[in-house]
Amino acid sequence: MTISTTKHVASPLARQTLLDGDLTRPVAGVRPIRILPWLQVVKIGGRSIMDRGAEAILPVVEEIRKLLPEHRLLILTGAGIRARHLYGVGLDLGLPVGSLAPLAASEAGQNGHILASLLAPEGVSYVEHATIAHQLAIHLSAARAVVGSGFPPYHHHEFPDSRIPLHRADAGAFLIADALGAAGLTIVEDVDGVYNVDPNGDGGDKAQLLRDTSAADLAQHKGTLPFDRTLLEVMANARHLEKVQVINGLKRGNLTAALRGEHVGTLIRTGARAA
Ligand code: GWN
Ligand code: ATP
Repeated sequence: MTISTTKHVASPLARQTLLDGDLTRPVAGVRPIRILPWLQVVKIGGRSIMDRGAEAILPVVEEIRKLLPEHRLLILTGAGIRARHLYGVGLDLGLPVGSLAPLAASEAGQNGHILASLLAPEGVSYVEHATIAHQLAIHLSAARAVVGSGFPPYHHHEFPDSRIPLHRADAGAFLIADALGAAGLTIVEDVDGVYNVDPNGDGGDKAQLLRDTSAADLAQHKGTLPFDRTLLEVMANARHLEKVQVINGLKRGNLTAALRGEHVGTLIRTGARAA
């Protein structure tokens, strides 16, 4: 008589609690593979670039167009001012964070559609979240770049401990770049990088640019930052990306230089170590 073994699947994790780090580490502690090691991810600010309209967007489009022969890009957009209006209205009505997150995310998507339309003559399209998750390789074999929404698709799963969605386009861009094992992430803003205080706020004339810093150091920083604070948390737990560069996209040539590995903004080191 043959005894079926299908109910006795051999697995190193079968008999253990997944909460015991000592037991899971030998199995789960290895570095994941890099799925798209040649990919460069670029996050374009919603408020800082897209909301400024043609004056800011067209030079960025021109720069991206020239970069296409050199790089294969996943360009992700932020939500900008329309999402802030939406938070204002939604919070006034008492909407929970899980209702606000997808609404704000759709504004990031709209900015992505705008950017993709301008790059369409170069073969660039807007791709859906599901495509970013599952079919980037084939799309980036057909085109040098695609555009998507920077927001992660947390939707109603957004953490309830904040009334404003914590994981916005900066955190989302990092999460997907690190998950794919991308070559780099560049965050395009309207300031030269991260300063010790907001250069556009009170006392901003004395603000000092931090040229090279770390997610761990910035986590101690009490003031405002030019990106989602949760970016620092996800950077601390990075698997692949060792650094991110925050650059000023209003200055021509910065994006080109950053993608070529030049130091033109603020480098922020993550918690990941070289293999
Ligand atoms: O609509 O611009 O993706 O890529 O968070 O969900 O609110 O959706 O609820 O693939 O799944 O508005 O329709 O919209 O931006 O997010 O998308 O055009 O289910 O391609 O259908 O994870 O784009 O959209 O807003 O990104 O960030 O249809 Mo949009 Mo967004 Mo399109 Mo997407 Mo949400 Mo889908 Mo989704 Mo919804
Ligand atoms: P989104 O993509 O979410 O729409 P964004 O990334 O385009 O937004 P902001 O969130 O407005 O843009 O971030 C950029 C702004 O952050 C800068 O214009 C600057 O005034 C401000 N800022 C606040 N604190 C700092 C800081 N410590 N260093 C640099 N800029 C800062």
